Amino acid sequence: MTASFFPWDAIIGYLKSAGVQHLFGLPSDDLKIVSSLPSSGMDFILCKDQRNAVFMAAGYALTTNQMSVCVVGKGPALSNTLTGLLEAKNLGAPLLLLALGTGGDKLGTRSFQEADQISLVKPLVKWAYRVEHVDRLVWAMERAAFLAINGAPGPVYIELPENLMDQPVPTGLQFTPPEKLSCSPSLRELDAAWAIIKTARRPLILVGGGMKSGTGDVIERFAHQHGAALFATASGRGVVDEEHELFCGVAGLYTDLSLRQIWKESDVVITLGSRLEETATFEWDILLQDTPLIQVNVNLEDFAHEYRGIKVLGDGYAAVEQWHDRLGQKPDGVWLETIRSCKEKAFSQRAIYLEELKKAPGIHVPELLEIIQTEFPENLVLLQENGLQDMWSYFYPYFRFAQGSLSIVPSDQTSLGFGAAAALGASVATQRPVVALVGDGAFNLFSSDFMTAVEYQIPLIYIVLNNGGYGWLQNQMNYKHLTGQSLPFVSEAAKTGIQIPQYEFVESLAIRSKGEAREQLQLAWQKYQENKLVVVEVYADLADVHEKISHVYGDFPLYEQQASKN
Ligand SMILES: Cc1ncc(C[n+]2csc(CCOP(=O)(O)OP(=O)(O)O)c2C)c(N)n1
Repeated sequence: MTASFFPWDAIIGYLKSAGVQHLFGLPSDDLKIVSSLPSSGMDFILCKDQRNAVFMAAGYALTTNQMSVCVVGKGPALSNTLTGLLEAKNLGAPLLLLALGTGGDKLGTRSFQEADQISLVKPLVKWAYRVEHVDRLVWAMERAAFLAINGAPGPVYIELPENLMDQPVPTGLQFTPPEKLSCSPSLRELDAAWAIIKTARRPLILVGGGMKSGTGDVIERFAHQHGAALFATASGRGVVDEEHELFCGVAGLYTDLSLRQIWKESDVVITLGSRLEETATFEWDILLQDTPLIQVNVNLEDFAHEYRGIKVLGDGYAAVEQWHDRLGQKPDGVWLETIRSCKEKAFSQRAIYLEELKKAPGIHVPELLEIIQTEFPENLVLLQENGLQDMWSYFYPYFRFAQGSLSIVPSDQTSLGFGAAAALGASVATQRPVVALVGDGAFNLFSSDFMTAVEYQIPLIYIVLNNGGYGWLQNQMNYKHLTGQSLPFVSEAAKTGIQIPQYEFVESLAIRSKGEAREQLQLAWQKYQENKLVVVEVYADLADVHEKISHVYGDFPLYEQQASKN
């Protein structure tokens, strides 16, 4: 056995065979990866902050639907990735985190930056493994990549002990790229669900983030055939065309008030690839009291147990294809009319609201969203955060993802700064236009890696809603009449402007009034096409919030019934 290469050579060789082109991260102090990189032809996006690096890798994975890779050092470098892993796990982003670890020869000796890294990451990944012997290295890579992309995709972790990294590895290794396995539901479960679907008069289909691996045409055809209302969870948006006549918006917290009735009247809800987290199921206890739920998921752990109905284990697309070929009842005309009239009401309420805004001074997020939809191309990748004001984009019909567009949002963890950083990863991954709609709080949190975009000349458009700080918290405080207390979540000083580094590659624009909004966004698009990193600062009014967010209680708004009594 000749030994002419080392663990990083083998790791990079494996990643190349798996089709990986970009690495994100901040290598460990030993810099042993450096000599293996040049011959690989891979690009390393060197980040300033490891949390951002994982967010970027997650954005990359969600854009490409392929495993992305992040490389970091040990101790605090690893602990800095934990929020990123939490997001990636909850988002179902296939991501491999490679971290250095204290060598086996020093474990337990209070060695420099020694930490129990496996215990730190274990709850946040699908698989965590420390490679104790070079013979297990390629095996570990193969298993990690396989687990990252199969079942419900998610992050995996490989720890590389320091003393392993200069041990010779045999050459001529065979690499097996990960295969994607299919997971068809059993006929028994499909039949049990079909018994309910075929007699349903008012079906509703909820498309979750787990369906992002495919395109929604088959779901749209199925909905059309059975006359089903179509909703998406926040992370499942963009799978089905939001201009489709049966599409009715985002579930739970983000359901437009005019469209709640559809949930109330549905007689079966079919959820595809959704974990049914609290935001998506907001108000379901009153809206879906006796409605049976058919849940389809590839992962046992993702089934929710608080609902009556049928569980189908397997791929949502396979289930829909199976059901699509069966004959059920014809679409119910009354139900189709309910869907149509609720939608009409939602659209006309929006039109009335936009008319009212025209009379108000300043610029409002719904006006901005309208311009984004008309001025930016349909194949847009829109990254969002989950602050008080950027949240407007979650509310259909204020924003609609047309076919061919891609929506990326943080998971139900709503980690601040995710969208801003993930946008960078998305832009590395695709030639499509990438726009990030973020609050100033989120943008500031990400700002340590703004220079990463400058250094690598990564073009994208940031639309930063500046309300002078943490508007969500300030809104809670105002609602609870705690304004006399001394916790200023927003300040006039912060509102004077965000700090944008001045470089040739960076174009800095501002919108203070509705009069200049369209022109500035057109300019942003033009500068983006000239391959620039564009930051559009929008001076936002703290009172510009969706009506559902105006009655808050703790983390969540009040239920509609309670809010209307206030
Ligand atoms: C890591 C993290 N910390 C705290 C929060 C709670 N949180 C939700 S929104 C928000 C404020 C966001 O501020 P900004 O991005 O400026 O948007 P705004 O609410 O002002 O519209 C905070 C602190 C969070 N979601 N994530």
